[in-house]
Amino acid sequence: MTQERVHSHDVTQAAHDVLLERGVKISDIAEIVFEMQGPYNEKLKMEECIESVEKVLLKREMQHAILVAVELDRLAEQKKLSEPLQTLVETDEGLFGVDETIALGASLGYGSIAVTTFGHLDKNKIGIIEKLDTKRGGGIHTFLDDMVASIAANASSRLAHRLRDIEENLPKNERRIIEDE
Ligand SMILES: [Ca+2]
Repeated sequence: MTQERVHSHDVTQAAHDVLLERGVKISDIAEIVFEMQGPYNEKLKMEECIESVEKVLLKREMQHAILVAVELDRLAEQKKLSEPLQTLVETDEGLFGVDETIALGASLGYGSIAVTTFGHLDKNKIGIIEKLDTKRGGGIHTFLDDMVASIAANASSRLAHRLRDIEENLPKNERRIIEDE
């Protein structure tokens, strides 16, 4: 039996939709990127951070990880997970690290800046990550807070590499545009 393949446009749209539905706007993630990269580039503009987040969200691996993360959070909210997983996810049990593992895995393709930035954001939850982590406004976001950290970390890394390329006046075709690799 051959199943019809899901079109990548549908996956891209779904990843954007679930983030919004769960209260995460692209600008929320871009603000974190700005905070991470601003100290290294005084000319950094918010639009560049937004663009970088949008590019990261075009990556298929990211989209899949986002969909898995949000689905698990939603199932936990609906009490549809089996025990003991239901309680582990619902209570965001301290030693339950699968949420971080999935998010960290999604950052590996963006190099060491992404990995170290993810570690920083995991410890110092800022902006929307803190809001999700402290469950302000209700809902379970055990997986989503880490995914947002991963998206922000990847967008930060991508931006750092691009800005260096631009600083060095590399011609466009030589710029290491990570999403094209
Ligand atoms: Ca978490």
